[in-house]
Amino acid sequence: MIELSKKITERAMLVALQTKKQSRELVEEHLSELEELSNTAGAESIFKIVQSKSSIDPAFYIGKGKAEELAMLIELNDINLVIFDDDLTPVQVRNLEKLFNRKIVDRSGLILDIFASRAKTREAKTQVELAQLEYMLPRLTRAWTHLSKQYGGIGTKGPGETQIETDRRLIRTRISHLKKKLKGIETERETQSKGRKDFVRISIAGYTNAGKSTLFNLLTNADVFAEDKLFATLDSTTRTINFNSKEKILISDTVGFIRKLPPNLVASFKSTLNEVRYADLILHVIDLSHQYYEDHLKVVEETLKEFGSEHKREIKVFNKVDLIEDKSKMEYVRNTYADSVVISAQKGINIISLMKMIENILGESVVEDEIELGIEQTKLASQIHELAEVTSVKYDHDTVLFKFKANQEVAEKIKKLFLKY
Ligand SMILES: Nc1nc2c(ncn2[C@@H]2O[C@H](COP(=O)(O)OP(=O)(O)OP(=O)(O)O)[C@@H](O)[C@H]2O)c(=O)[nH]1
Ligand SMILES: [Mg+2]
Repeated sequence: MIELSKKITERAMLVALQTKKQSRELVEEHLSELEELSNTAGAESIFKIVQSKSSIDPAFYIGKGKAEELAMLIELNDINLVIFDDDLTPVQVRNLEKLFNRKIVDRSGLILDIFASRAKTREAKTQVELAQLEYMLPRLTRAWTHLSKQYGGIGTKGPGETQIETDRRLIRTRISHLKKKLKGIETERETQSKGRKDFVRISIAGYTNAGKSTLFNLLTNADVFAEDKLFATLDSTTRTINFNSKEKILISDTVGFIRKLPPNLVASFKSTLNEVRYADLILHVIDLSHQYYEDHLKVVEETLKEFGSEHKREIKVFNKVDLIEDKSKMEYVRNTYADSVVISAQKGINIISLMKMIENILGESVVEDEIELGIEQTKLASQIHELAEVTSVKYDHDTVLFKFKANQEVAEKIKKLFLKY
C-alpha cells in the first residue's frame, strides 16, 4: 500500500536586504542559511531575492517599489509564504501583508516555529512557548491574528489559537505563569546539579548541525537523535562516561546556536544552557567542512559570552574532516586555534586524540589559592564562583577573602582578571 504524505510543502519566497554596511557575499550566505531554515520548517524556496538599498525602509522594509514588484511575482508563481532574513517591525509586517495578501514570516519567527515543532519535553515546550509569546506580543494586531488563522502552516504554529485570540492582558498573565514554571524547573535542575557536585562536567556546544549529537553518541554509546537538519536537538541530555582516570565524568549534549538567534529564545533557554555555564570543560564542535565555519565559531563564542562562559576551559573540536580534501585547512586550524583537534565524529577519525586532550585537561593538577577583593568587585566574585570551586569566603570590613580550588591555568586566569580591575 502506498501511503500518501499529507504534508503540504509551502512555496516560499526568501527576501534579504543588503544595506551599505554588508557585503553581497555575506548577505547571500545569510540567505542560504535562511533557505536551510525554511527547508527544515518544511517550505520549498522558490525565489531568493536580495534587494540593495542604502537604508531600511521603515514602511516596507525593502522599499515600496520593490515590494510592489515582488507582489506581482508572488501572484504569478503561487507563492504562499514570504520569509524575511531580518526581523521586521509590526508596521512593516502589516504593510507587506496587506500588499502581498500572503503570510509574512521573519527569521526569528521561523526559528521559533522550528523550535516549536521540535520541542518534546516539558522544559523545552515551556521555554519555546514563553519565547513565542514574547515575540508575538508586540506583533499582535487584529489583522495579524486574522491572517494567521486564515493561512495556517509555518509561522502560525503559535501556542494555540485560543490564546492568540484572547487579548494582550491574558498573554501577559500566561507569560508570567510560564516564567514561574521555568523558575521551578530551574530550581529542580540546580538541585540535581548539586547532587552531581563530585562529578567533573563536560558540555558539548556549537553551531547547529555541527555534529554535536553525533559526537555525544560516539562518546557515550547513547542514541540521541542526529540528522542533517537544523535544531535536531533542543534538550540537553546528560550521561556519564568512563575514561581511564578515576574521576566521575558527566557529559551533556546541548541545543545548537545560529546567527541572529532571537534574544528572547536565548533568554528562555537559559536553564538548558546552564549545562554549558556550569561545565568544567566545553567541547566546542565546529563543522570544518562548512564554507563559513569561522563565522560559526565566532557566533558561538559570542553567544557563550552572553551568559558568562567565555573564560571556561574549551577544546575546539573541528569536525567532519572526512569531507575535507584540502590538507592546508587542517594545518591552518591547528596553527590558528590553541587547544584544537580535527576529527570526524561520524567516521570515528582521531577520536583517540580528542580523548587524550580531554584527559590531559581534566587531569591537570588542582591547586589551592586565594584572592582578596574589594567589596565593590562583585562582578569578579561571581566569575570566581563560575570558574573555580570556592572553598571559603571571609568578609572583613570592606574586603572579601576568597579561597578556591582550581587547576593551575584557571587559577592564573583568575589572578589576571583581578589585575585588570
Ligand atoms: N560527513 C560527516 N558528517 C557528519 C559528521 N558528524 C556529523 N555529521 C552529520 O551532520 C549532521 C548533523 O549532525 P548532528 O549530530 O545532528 O549535529 P548537531 O550539532 O547535534 O545538530 P543540532 O542538534 O541540529 O544543532 C548529521 O547528518 C550527521 O550525520 C562527520 O564527522 N562527517
Ligand atoms: Mg544535536
